[in-house]
Amino acid sequence: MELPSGPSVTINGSRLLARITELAQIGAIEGTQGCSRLAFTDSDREGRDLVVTWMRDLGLTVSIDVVGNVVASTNSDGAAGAVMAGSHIDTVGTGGRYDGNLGVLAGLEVIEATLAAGITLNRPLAVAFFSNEEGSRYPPDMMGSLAYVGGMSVEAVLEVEGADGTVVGDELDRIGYRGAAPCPGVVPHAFVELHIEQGPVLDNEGIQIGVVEGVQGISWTELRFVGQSNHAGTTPMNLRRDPMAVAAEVAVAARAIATDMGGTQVATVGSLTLHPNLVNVVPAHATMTVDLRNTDEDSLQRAEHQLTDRVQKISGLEGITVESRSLARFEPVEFDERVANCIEALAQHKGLSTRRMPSGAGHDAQMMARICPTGMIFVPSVDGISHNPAEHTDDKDLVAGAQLLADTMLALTEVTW
Ligand code: HGY
Ligand code: MN
Ligand code: MN
Repeated sequence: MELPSGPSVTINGSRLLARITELAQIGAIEGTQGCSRLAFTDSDREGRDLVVTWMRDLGLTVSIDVVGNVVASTNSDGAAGAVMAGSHIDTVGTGGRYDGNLGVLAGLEVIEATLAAGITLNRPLAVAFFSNEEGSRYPPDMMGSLAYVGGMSVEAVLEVEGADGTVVGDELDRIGYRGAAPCPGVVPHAFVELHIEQGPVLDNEGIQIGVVEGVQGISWTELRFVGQSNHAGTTPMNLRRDPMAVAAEVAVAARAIATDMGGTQVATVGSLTLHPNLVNVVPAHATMTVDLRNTDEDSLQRAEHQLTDRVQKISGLEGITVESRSLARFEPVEFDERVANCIEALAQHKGLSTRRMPSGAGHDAQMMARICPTGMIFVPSVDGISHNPAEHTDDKDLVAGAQLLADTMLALTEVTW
C-alpha cells in the first residue's frame, strides 16, 4: 500500500512512560510492577479520576456515558467523526501495568503532542477508556465497549451481578461514574487500539510490531455442580455425590478437548469455588468457569459441544445436577484491511519489523469494529507473560508503538472511506 501522506507529529516518549508509571501506582501490587484495579472498585475510580484529570487538563471535551465509558475529544461537540484511540484502564486482580493502560495513555499522548505542535487536522482526535473490559468481576468482558456499540442494553449492563454479590449499577453510582451521555455512543471515523500482545509470538520472533488482523472467538461458561454435602469420614465412596470430583474431571476434559483439537483452540478453568469449602466436608456444590477460544467459529462451536457432552456424561455418572450459564460469547472478528494496511505501511516506513497476526485476547477494538473501520497495533510482551504482575514490555517498544499510533491516527484523519 502506498504510504499515507499528511501531517505527522513526534510523541513525547518520556511523558508517556511517566504517565504509565504514575497510573500503575494506583492499585499497585506490592513488590511487583503490576496493579489491581478491578472494574468499579475504589482503585478503578482513582485510576479513572487521574486519567480524566489529564484529559481535562488538556482542555479536551470529556464525555462520561451511562455505563461509565469515558471519551475525550479535541472537538467541543464530541467524538462523532473523530479518529479515536482507546482501550481500558481496569485490570484483572493480578494485572500488569500495560494491559489496556498503554492504549489509553498513548492515545492521550498523541493528542497532547498534536495540540502542542499546533497541528490542524481535517478531523478531531479522541481517546476513550471503556468500562470493565476485563469482565473478571462482572461478565462479560468488553462490557463497556459492547454497550457503547449497542451490543448490550444499558439496562442489562446495570443489573449484572458480580461473583461478590455486588451489582454494576450500584457500583457505578458508588464510584460516581454513571454519567449522562447516552449509550450506544457516537460513531468515530476510525478506531485504533495500541495494546501489548500478551502472548509470546512477537517476543519469540524478535518482531517489533504486530499488525492485528482480528480477534478470536470467546466462549465463557459458568458450570454449577450440585451434589450432596456429607461427612468426609463416614460416607463410603460408592454412596457419595461429590460435585468436586465432577468439577475435577470436567477440568481435565476441557483441557483434553483443546489439546486434542490443536490449532488455536485453548481452554482455561480460571475459577473454581466449593461450598462449604471445608477440609472434612464433601462439598454441597462446586462452581467453575470454562473459557474456550478459537480463531474459527465452527471449531469453537465444536469445542463447546464436546464440553457439553463431557459435562453431561461425567455428571450423570456421579448423580450430580448441572446448572450452566453463558457468561460471554463473541464470534471471531476481522479488522478492517485498510486500517491494517495503513498501520503496516507506516511501521515499515519507520523501519520497524512487522508481522500480521490474530489476537488471542479480547479487546475493546473487537466491539468498535462493529461500528467503524478499526485496527490494532501490538507491541511485544516479554516472555509472552500477561494477566500477571510480572507483565513487561520494554520502554523502546512502548514508545515505538505509541509513535506508530500517532502516525496511524494522523494518517487516518486524511482518509475518506
Ligand atoms: O479476556 C480477555 O481476553 C480480555 O483480557 N478481557
Ligand atoms: Mn486488555
Ligand atoms: Mn486483559
